[in-house]
Formats: sequence, structure tokens, C-alpha cells
Amino acid sequence: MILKEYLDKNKKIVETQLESLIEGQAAIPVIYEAMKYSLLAGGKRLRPILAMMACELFDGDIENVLPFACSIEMIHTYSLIHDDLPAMDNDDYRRGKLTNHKVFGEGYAILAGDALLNKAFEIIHDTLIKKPSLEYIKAAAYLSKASGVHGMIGGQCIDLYYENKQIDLEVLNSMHDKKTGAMIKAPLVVGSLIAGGSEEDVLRLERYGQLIGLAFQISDDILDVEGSIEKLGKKTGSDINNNKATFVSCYGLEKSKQMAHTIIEEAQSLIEIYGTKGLLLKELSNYLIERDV
Ligand code: GRG
Repeated sequence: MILKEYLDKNKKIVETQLESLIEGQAAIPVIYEAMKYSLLAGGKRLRPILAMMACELFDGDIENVLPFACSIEMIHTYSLIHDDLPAMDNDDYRRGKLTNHKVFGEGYAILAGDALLNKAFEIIHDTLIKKPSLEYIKAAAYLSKASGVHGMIGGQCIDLYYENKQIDLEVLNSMHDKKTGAMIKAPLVVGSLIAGGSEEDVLRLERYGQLIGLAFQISDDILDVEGSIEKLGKKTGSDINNNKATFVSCYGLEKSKQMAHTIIEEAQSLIEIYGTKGLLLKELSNYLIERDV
């Protein structure tokens, strides 16, 4: 199957599932509207799709990985809502719409992010109750760490700390490995674990995730300079305006593009071992640095 078909098909599956997971909630004012507003606002659904691809690579059943995949998208969406707040990046547009706090106010935006994070772990725990296998528990534990201080939140803290300060390249890499990379690695590890991949496979997919996560971040920095607001659905130039150190500000545009290509080649060589079964992952890694959205 070609990549575009796969992405379209699985995006629909994820979105249908997200809608049903967030439907029929208790009648508490505003909060569900605020949660749904951002969760169902589109987006590439890259992270859940990575979990599905990893699961299928090891012949796992998509139904089994779907609760984890949707939980990962909820955690990702919460991080975007919080990242857009005035106290963080202070953005007005996301996924082509006004940001959550612009519509519902800062209080509800903070709570909607918190609620999506809690909902994600509620879904995971309900899944563990139904299927308390060691692999599922390992997947849940990995995701908890990846989204916390040792992963995404830690990366965001480094980012915040270094605003308006000089950052060395080692710290820049470590920041992105945590802030962006952790939530790209997590779905690949989770998908592999759920499908019963071997320890070696899980580690290989984790390394592959680390590499494509880095390339994805480089392309994000490039798009912040070269991308268009219409396609991206958010304003560009936000890194420069917020005095953020990025790959582009450290290395320049051309070198950043070269670096992204080299990193993707290394990622692709890692999964060569899976032959034609790994072709979708290979195509996806090309898409990550060629995208305009
Ligand atoms: C806990 C207060 C508090 C805040 C957390 C951790 C955090 C805020 C933010 C970090 C998340 C972040 C914005 C990382 C950058 C990664 C990135 C490139 C996000 C955009 O992902 P895409 O392009 O977006 O996949 P779509 O909209 O397609 O899902």
C-alpha cells in the first residue's frame, strides 16, 4: 500500500475512535467542548499512526494498539494546548483554528489539557484491566516516562530555561530528543510491545524513533522559517520571535536540510532488516522531511 493511502485510512480510523472515546461525557460546563475543540481539530495524527505501523510491522492486531494510539494523540494534543498558552509560546493559531485559550480562556485551556492527559491514562488503565499482560504494562510504563519529566515535559523545561540564553549544541540535541523525540519514540515502542516484538526489535524501533524524531524537529524548525501559515495552520517565525535556539539558527537552512537527510538515511538503514515489511516506515521517514504541513 502506498503511504498516502495508509495515512488517509488510518487517520480516519484514529479520528473515529477519538470521537467515540470523548463522546457521551458527563454534563460539566465548557470542559468537554474545550477538549473536543482541540482533539478533533485535525492534525496529521502522526504519533498514533506510528504506533499502528510498528504494531503491523510485527503482525500485531490494530484493534489492540488503538487505545494506546489514541491516548498518545490525547497527550500530544494536551501538550499543544499548553504550549500555545501565553506563559509558553503564546500562539493564536493551531491546526488552522484559534488556539484553545483564545476560544475558551486560559483557565479552561489549562484544564482541557490536564483533562486530556488524565483521559489518556484512564483509557490505558481500562485497557490494562481488560488485558493485564506484562507487555501492555511495559507499554504503559514507557508512555508515562516519555510524556513526563524524563521526556516531553523535561524537554519543554529545558526549552523554557534556555529562552534568551546561549545554548550549546549538545543541550539543543538533548532538549529535542526529550521534547519532540520522546513522543515519537513512544508510539513506535508501544506498537512494537503490543504486537509482541522481541527486545531487539523494540530497541531498534526506539532508535529509529529517536532519529526520525530529530529529523522531524529539524524540519519543524525549517518550516517555521520557510513554511506558509495557510498550509501549517499556525503562524511561522515563532522561534525567532520567542528568541528560541533552533537547528536553523545554529546551523543555517542549508546545513539543517543536509543534516535532516543524513539522519533519515541512518534511520532507514536501521530498518532495512525488515525488507518489504518496513517499506511504509521507510516512506514515512522521507515524508517527515519533505512535508510542507
Ligand atoms: C505541562 C504546562 C505544561 C506544558 C507542556 C510539554 C509541552 C507543554 C509542550 C511540548 C510539546 C511540543 C509543542 C513539542 C514540539 C513538537 C512538535 C513539532 C509538535 C507539532 O507536532 P505535529 O506537527 O502537529 O505532529 P499536528 O498538529 O500535526 O499533530
